[in-house]
Amino acid sequence: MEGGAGRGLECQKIMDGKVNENGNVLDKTIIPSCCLKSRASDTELDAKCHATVVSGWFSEPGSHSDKAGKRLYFNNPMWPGEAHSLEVKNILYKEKSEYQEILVFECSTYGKVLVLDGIVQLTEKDECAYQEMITHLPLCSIQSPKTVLVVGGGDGGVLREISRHSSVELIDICEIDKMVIDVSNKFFPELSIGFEDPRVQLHIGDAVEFLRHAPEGKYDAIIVDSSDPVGPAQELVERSFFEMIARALRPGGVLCNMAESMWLHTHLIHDMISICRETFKGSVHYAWTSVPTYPSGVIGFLICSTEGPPVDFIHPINPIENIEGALKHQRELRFYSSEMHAAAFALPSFLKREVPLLRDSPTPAK
Ligand code: SPD
Repeated sequence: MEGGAGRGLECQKIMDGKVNENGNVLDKTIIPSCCLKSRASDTELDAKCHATVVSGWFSEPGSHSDKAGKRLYFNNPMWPGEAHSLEVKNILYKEKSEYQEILVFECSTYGKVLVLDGIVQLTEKDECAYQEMITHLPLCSIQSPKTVLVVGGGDGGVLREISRHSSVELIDICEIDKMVIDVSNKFFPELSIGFEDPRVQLHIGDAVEFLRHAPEGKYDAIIVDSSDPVGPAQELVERSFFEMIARALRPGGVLCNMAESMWLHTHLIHDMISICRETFKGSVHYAWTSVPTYPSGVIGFLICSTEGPPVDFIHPINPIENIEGALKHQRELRFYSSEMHAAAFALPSFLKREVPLLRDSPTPAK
């Protein structure tokens, strides 16, 4: 966590072409290391992170040993200079799919853990915070959502949450890696139960292709539950992808997109908000939640609406507490409530300073 906000501030100054502490003008084209992944193209950045367990501990990003047996961390450009470790009780599964390396292990503090290419995707203990927020922030912000698309989300957790919404008639999901679905089915039944909902239509394939062929205005809501933008998910932070999403949404439809950490990725957040302000003509906000097993312990959501009936994201028009059976459908809600919904839009002042586009974000109290 050390130096997170400071590094972000440095990113902003570099982006703005400001001066460094010696008074030298910085080249505007320099991309800060914490944000390189959004433009990853050279060989070093294309290097994949692989999961390793050393002396009974899993570390993210992965680690390796040098010839002398000294443990070294990969300096992953997403999270330079830091690593998070979990004590491993049991390795349950490790295989390579066509797209990525999949690891499932049981740890001593968060239950079972799903890891893709060395990066924690979820743990049994804290997955509720992510899946409930990424789903109900958009779906509770519109009246009677009927058609929903999930991009990614092969573990099924987001589907489980969408199922609470009785107004929904169709849930399309486009997941590129079938092995993630199968592994979740075997090791994470509390998430993969989401696939049992008869409203779910599964599409295995590339989301960009899927969206290219999606009828214009088909969806009330789209939820992008991707992995980080390295490897198979890299295209999912690009302008063309957001344009396709905006096209597939009906007027006044909503997008909720995983948007990394405000402590580590202000440059990427700035880029995403800037693209979405141009692409989505309704409103564009940033919300966040606490997920202790993700880098820096938080994760953000980019939440946007297309031009049309205005959407007030901060004061949900469709409160979960008013939807019959929603609080207990399949299992009790563990994290989300209307109170948590409003609180998720309160942004710390350093973030508003570093991402000036967020300065005019309304605060929940006003
Ligand atoms: N840094 C990890 C971000 C993972 C986001 N996707 C999680 C998938 C859970 N359904």
